[in-house]
Formats: sequence, structure tokens, C-alpha cells
Amino acid sequence: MIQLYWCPRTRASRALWLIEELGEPFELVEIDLRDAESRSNPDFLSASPMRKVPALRDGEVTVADSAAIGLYLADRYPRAGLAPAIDAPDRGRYLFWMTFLPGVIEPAMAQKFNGWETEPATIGWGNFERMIETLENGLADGPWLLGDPFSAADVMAGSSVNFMSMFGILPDSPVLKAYLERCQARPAYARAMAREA
Ligand SMILES: N[C@@H](CCC(=O)N[C@@H](CS)C(=O)NCC(=O)O)C(=O)O
Repeated sequence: MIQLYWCPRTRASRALWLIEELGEPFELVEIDLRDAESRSNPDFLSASPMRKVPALRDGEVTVADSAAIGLYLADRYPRAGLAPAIDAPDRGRYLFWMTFLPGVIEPAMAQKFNGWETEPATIGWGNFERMIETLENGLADGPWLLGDPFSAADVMAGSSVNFMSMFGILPDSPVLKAYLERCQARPAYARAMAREA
């Protein structure tokens, strides 16, 4: 069975949302990040090279980091339809948006928080404004990043838009606000948030 190493109100919430979208049985293994003993759980440490949540164990497979977990689960459990098939025309666009989370969204958010000045042409993630503009453009045909249907990429992006909103850095963007509302209206999102609470 899938086991998710998780701590409430952290980035592990997006892996939980994704697993709820899958509809497969799973078990939550809580890692209390404030507790040294909990953080030294040997099963968790062997699944997470960075000692961070989320991380996952599924039989003999271990995967750490939200985007890697999303890529793994969506392909491993295709019944949920969260990833285009390997030879589908949308596969490239899907991979772009899946890696947009760790490669662009996360560093751009860190930049915004820390007030780093960057030269967009030479920095891999451009800058915060360019990341936001790219997301908005990606949703132009909506309702989701691949148009229709919803995919694991929307869990990655939607959870980040939610974090930006919670931390007060989401720009006044009608496109992203409407996207966030669509994400929050999903039953799997509500189930994940109920567990988080
Ligand atoms: N790139 C990782 C980041 C995960 C991450 O930073 N998790 C934080 C909680 S939000 C964590 O586990 N911090 C504990 C630590 O670094 O010791 C992902 O997106 O999954």
C-alpha cells in the first residue's frame, strides 16, 4: 500500500491532495518536523534523501519531492487519468508543467520572499513576475493547464497558487484566483484539507 510521509500544513499537503485524486488506498505516516525523534524515523530517512516531507513508499519503491512523487503516482496509477500517456501529444506540455514547480515556481517564490534581484535572462527561473505571467498564459485556454482534463500538473501549480495566496504574495490576478477556486472546489482537495485540519 502507498505510505505517505507527511506533516500537516507543509508542502506535503500537495502530495496528500494528489493521492486523494488517485482514489487508491493509502496510509499517512506523520512526521512531526518539530520533533527530533519523529524526524529520525528510519523508514522516513531511507525514503527522503533531503530529510524533507513529502516522501513516499509504495512497495519496494521510494520517492521524495512533490514533483517526483506526482510524476511517479500519475504514471503508476493511470486509472485516475492524471497524466497523458507517454506518446500522447500533451505529454511534453505535461512534463513542462510538472517540472515548472521545482524548477521555476519554488525558486521564484523564494525570490519574492527574500527580495532577491535577478536578471531574468540569465536565471533559470526568470523572476517572480515572469513565472506568474507564464502560469496565466498557460491557463488561457483553461480550465486546467492541459485545457481539459485536470492533471497532476494542476495539483503542483494549484497548491502553489494556494500557498501564494496564504502568504499574501499572490498578485491581483483574476485568472489565478478563478483557477484557485476551481482547485478548491475539487472533492479530493476538500478531503485532503479535512485530513490536514
Ligand atoms: N522540493 C521539496 C521541498 C519540501 C520541503 O521543503 N519540505 C519542508 C516542509 S514544507 C521540510 O520538510 N522541511 C524540513 C527540513 O528541511 O528539515 C518538495 O516540493 O517536495
